[in-house]
Amino acid sequence: MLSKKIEKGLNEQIGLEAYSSSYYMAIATWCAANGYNGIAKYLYHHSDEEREHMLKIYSYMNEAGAQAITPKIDKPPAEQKSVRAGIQAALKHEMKVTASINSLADVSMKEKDYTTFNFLQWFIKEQLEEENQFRSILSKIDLVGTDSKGLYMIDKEMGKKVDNS
Ligand code: OFO
Repeated sequence: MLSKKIEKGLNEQIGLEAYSSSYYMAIATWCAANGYNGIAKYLYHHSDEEREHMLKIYSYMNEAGAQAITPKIDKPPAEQKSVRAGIQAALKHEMKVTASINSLADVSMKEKDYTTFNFLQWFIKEQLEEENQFRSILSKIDLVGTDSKGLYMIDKEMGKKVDNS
């Protein structure tokens, strides 16, 4: 049985994962509209993964006899200043998600809810991977700067990542 505090925290996390999914869709469509089809493909795929994260929490809550609350999703920004700005925004958002997962893990530990603490371990590991992925795209973009050929290669590589996943 989940405590009210844990239930609230998990529902908030559902909201954050739902927003992540929507946010990456918004950055993806901007990328596609601006010629970065590979990065768009990568972000659309990532958006699907975020929905899966959200559903993971639904399943866990249901299994624990609780009801997940389907969140209202805020409208993400439609515009990006550049492809770099879009990826930077995604990284910043992931850091916020990591902080939220960590604080939920902290609460579950304090509440002696070891089942939820254990459930959150998957997310803790996933956050490390996701932050790392966005950081690595950002470093590649920084390496080529505004060189269009370099950006083209990065874009192509990002699209291939989805095909190979
Ligand atoms: Fe759900 O991992 Fe990103 O936000």
